[in-house]
Order: sequence, then C-alpha cells, then structure tokens
Amino acid sequence: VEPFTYRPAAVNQLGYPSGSRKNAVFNGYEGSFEIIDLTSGQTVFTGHTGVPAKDPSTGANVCKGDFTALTASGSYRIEHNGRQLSGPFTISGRPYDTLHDGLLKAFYYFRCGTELTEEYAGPWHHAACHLADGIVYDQTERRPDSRGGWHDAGDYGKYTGPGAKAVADLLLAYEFYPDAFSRTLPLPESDGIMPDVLHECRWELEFLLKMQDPLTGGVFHKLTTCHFPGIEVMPEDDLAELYFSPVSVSAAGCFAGVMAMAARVYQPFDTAFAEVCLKAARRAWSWLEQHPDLPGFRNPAGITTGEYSDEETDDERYWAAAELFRTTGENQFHQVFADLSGKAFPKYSLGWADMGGYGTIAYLLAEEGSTDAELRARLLDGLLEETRTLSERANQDGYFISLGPQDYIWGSSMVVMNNAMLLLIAARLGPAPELEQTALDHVHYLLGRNILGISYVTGFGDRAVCHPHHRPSAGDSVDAPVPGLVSGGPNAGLNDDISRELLAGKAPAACFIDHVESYATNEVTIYWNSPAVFVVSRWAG
Ligand code: G3I
Ligand code: 9MR
Ligand code: ZN
Ligand code: CA
Repeated sequence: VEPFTYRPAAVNQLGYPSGSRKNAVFNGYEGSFEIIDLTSGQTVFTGHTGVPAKDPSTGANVCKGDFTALTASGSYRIEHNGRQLSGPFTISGRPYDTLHDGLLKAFYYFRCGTELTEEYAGPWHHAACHLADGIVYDQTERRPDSRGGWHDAGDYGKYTGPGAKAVADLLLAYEFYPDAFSRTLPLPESDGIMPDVLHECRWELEFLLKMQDPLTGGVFHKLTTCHFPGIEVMPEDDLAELYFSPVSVSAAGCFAGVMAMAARVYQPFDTAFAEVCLKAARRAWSWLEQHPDLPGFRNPAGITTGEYSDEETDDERYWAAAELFRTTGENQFHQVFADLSGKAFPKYSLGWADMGGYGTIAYLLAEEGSTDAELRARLLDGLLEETRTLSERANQDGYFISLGPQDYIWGSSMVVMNNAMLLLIAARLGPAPELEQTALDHVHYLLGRNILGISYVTGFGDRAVCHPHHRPSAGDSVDAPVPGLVSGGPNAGLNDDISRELLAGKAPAACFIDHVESYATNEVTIYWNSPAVFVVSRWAG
C-alpha cells in the first residue's frame, strides 16, 4: 500500500462549519501560513502556528494553527510562500450533509438476505445472500428462518449485542436530531412518511426479532457460519451452513433494551410493530429474571467466528430496565434499575461490551416527574464529570481529541465517536453547550486531522481509507471500496500479522495500516458507523 505523500498540515478533509472553531494541526512545520481561496487563487487569511510540543499519543512534535476568523464559504488550502502545506478543504454552513447520508447509507450496504440493486447500490450491487435457514446449535433439528439484518462488519456474521448497539445509536440520533433525517437517501422502503433512518433500523430489528428463541424468550448470541470465509468471498457466495449460537445474558439484555426503545420510537408510525417490539422486550426481560447468574458467552465447540464475550452483564440488565421503564413507566423496572445503579460497572460507556451508558441516558431522558430526583441528579453529575474529563484531555491533546495513548485499541474510531457522542449528550442534558466544540474536534480527527492525515471514512476526503478489511469491497470488481464505512483506526495492540510486521514500534495513534489484511486496524463494523451517524447528525440538516 502506497502511503500518502507527507503533508505538514492536517485538516478535516471535508471542511469546517462557518461559525465553528477551526484549526489545522502541523507536524514538522512551524511559522506563518496563508490560506488560499482555491477559486480565486487569492490569499484570504494569514496566520501563525503555535509552538510545537511533544504529543504522547503520536510521538510527534505538533503545533496548532487557528483560522477561526475565516468564516466565508469556499474551498481552501493552507500554503506558505507557494508551498502546499495541506490538502483542500471547505468552509460552509453545513459541510457534512453528504457525509451524514453516506454514513447512514452504509447500513443499506451492510444488509443481508436481500439483493442490493444497482438502483440503490450503484456499482456495489450484489445478489441476495445468506438465504438458508439457520441451524440451532445443539438442537440441530430446529431450523428457524434467519434471513435479514445487517452483516456485522467485514465478515458476514450477525451478532445480537453489536446489532443492538448500532440500532440504539441510530435511534438516539433520530431522537436527538430529527432534522438531520429530513432528507431521503433514498432506500427501497422510502415513503416520505417514516424517515429513512427508521426504515433502515427496522431492517435490523425484524432480524433481531428472529434471534429470540420462541420456546424460552432467551436470545441467541449470534448467527454465523462456523468459520470466517476467505476475504474475497462475496456474500452471495458464502454458502456454508449458518448456526444460531446458544443464548446469552448479554444478548437478552441488549435485545430487551433495543426492543423497548423501538417500541417507543416506532409508536407514532406503526402501532402494531411497536407492540410486537414491546412484547418481545418483556419476554426477554422475564427470561433475564429467570436467569440471574449465567456465565458470559463463549464460542461453542466448532464455532470460531467473533465471540463478543462479555463477563459483566449487569450493565445490559441496567440498560434493559431503563428502556422498559422509560417506555412503560412501570415501577418494577424502576426498582431493578435503581438497585443495579448501585453496582460498580461503568455507567457512561457505549461499547458493545459495556452498555451502561445507554441505561444512564435512557433514565435521564425518561419523563422527569417519574424518576427519582436524587438518582437522576447523581447520574447527571456523573455524566458531566465524565465529559469534563474528556474535554480536559482533548484540550491537552495534540490533535484535540479525548483519547490518551492507552485508548488506541481495536476499534479506536469507536472510542473517538463514542466519546464525542457522550459529549453531545452531556451538552444537551447538562446543559453544557461548550462541550459541543470538543465533539466537533473529534469529527475533524475522523475526517483527516490526525497524525497520518488520513480520513477514516471510505469515500469521504481526498485521502480516505481505500482498502478496508471488508469482504464485499475486497471481492467485487469495483476499485473503490463501498463508501461511507468507518474504519477501525489505530490499534496499538497489533492484533494481526500485518500490523505486527509493519507497525511495531510506532506510537499508538500511528498504529494503522490501510491494508485489506489488517483486520485489527482497518476492518469496518456497523457499531463503528453508528456513533459516527449520531455525532454528525448534530451538524447535518
Ligand atoms: O479494553 C482493553 C483495554 O483495557 C486494553 O488496554 C487493551 C489492550 O490491547 O485491550 C482492550 O481490549 C480490546 C477490546 O477489543 C476493546 O474493545 C482487546 O484487546 C481486543 O482484542 C478486542 O477486540 C475485539 C475483536 O473483535 C477481537 O475480539 C474488538 O473490540 C471487536 O470490535 C472485534 O469484533 C470483530 C468480531 O469479533 C467479528 N466481526 C468483526 C469485528 C470487528 O473487527
Ligand atoms: O475476517 C475476520 C474479521 O472479520 C475478524 O474481525 C478477525 C478477528 O476475529 O478475523 C478475521 O478473519 C481472519 C482470521 O481471524 C485469521 N485468518 C485470516 C482471516 C482473515 O481473512
Ligand atoms: Zn448476508
Ligand atoms: Ca456488559
């Protein structure tokens, strides 16, 4: 893979909203700089960088160049005496509308069990995939329908917990920023009545309903082949048998949480569907109550696909209780929620394993009069404290983000977007509007203002990820990858062969390679896209 030629000034490759704070980050350059209007060729701004300082996450000496004062819409580049220091970028009232569409449209490209037609998928169209019925592991005479939903990632597995996180982020984005979803993508289901984001989430929710065991109310952990297929296998050619892995507490908790949420969000559009979701959530809840302490899920013998193991499951119960309470107002759920809130699991985390943040957010959004004032205040204070810490860290970071060197783990782009999401939620609920700028700085990182000067979203930015570990992108005959996919990003864990070979010794934030074999730095997933949709929704309209 050809690395991009060196550019001293890293910018958000899409650009900056007119009224926002604007900075470039310089690595290997200090001094004065000019901003050139690419249409007129004129210098429209002159500035000076700060003093370089060592940045622990990147190991580089970096400095910032502020051009907040430049607010006129246009296309620009940073130069000095005719030397190009940055790539092109824009300033405009709403620079992220197409990005927002692309990040949401990615979920359509992840769809399983249906043909992606040229009309909606363009050159990335492909035949319907994974149409066979799944086999229930250990009960092989049972073969329920397992079609639909989204592929998890670069692989074709469908995992309950990760699917629930992705839907939760999208539904929260819609609840927080409905105006961001007023445009149509469009999708095959677009009807001008229900927003496309809800059509897309319904595609996954209908699948998740199939993951509930009708005999018990428990929820299967995942639906996958026994092993991952080769990296160039297109979805429709992946014909190995599909298995429902055994049920798990984490799956049931996430299922109950997301179904209770869906019951509320779909109520105005489709009462019957809302009722189905609520009934399914209640049933999973009863199953959870009957199974107070099962061990975390482990891959059963013969299955080697993603494990998504999670030993701490009080957080999934906490989320389920919160959503069921917010949706129904019933005291039984409040009681469990309040009891669980005294336990030690993280209350502000939005990962696929740590779902506590969703519980906290649901409770803070519940009708205020129905909640316990003291508990509510404690959770809100905690949220503000957590996000103040994030914002202090971002203030000290060379690239304005809240990650420390230890945070560049597998899927660090999710950490970046989850933190930004939490900042935006705190900004609204605090209220603490000053946190929004810090969230926006995280968008700038994702779109190119980082040590590698790379945009981690396929198809967006002039130097974007091109070779994601994504089977349809690797296996089709189109050069460009499927657009709108968020790459996992730097991972200092070096958890794949090519990372170990090519990235050893690099600083954490530089442990990334745009190579198709690097699943530990350059895979894509639905739950890395979903928090990005939430965050960008704040600036889309
Ligand atoms: O949280 C710890 C951190 O405390 C520690 O400092 C750090 C050191 O490496 O590790 C952190 O844990 C990492 C964890 O991700 C964080 O979420 C683990 O090392 C790392 O192995 C783990 O990676 C997960 C990976 O599967 C392997 O299990 C990713 O989160 C998860 O997104 C990924 O999911 C895969 C599915 O299995 C299959 N489908 C594709 C998908 C994306 O790659
Ligand atoms: O493609 C797989 C990817 O989706 C997973 O995240 C990753 C870790 O579980 O594993 C990938 O599959 C690789 C396997 O683990 C090892 N052999 C090479 C596979 C990539 O084609
Ligand atoms: Zn499929
Ligand atoms: Ca958990």
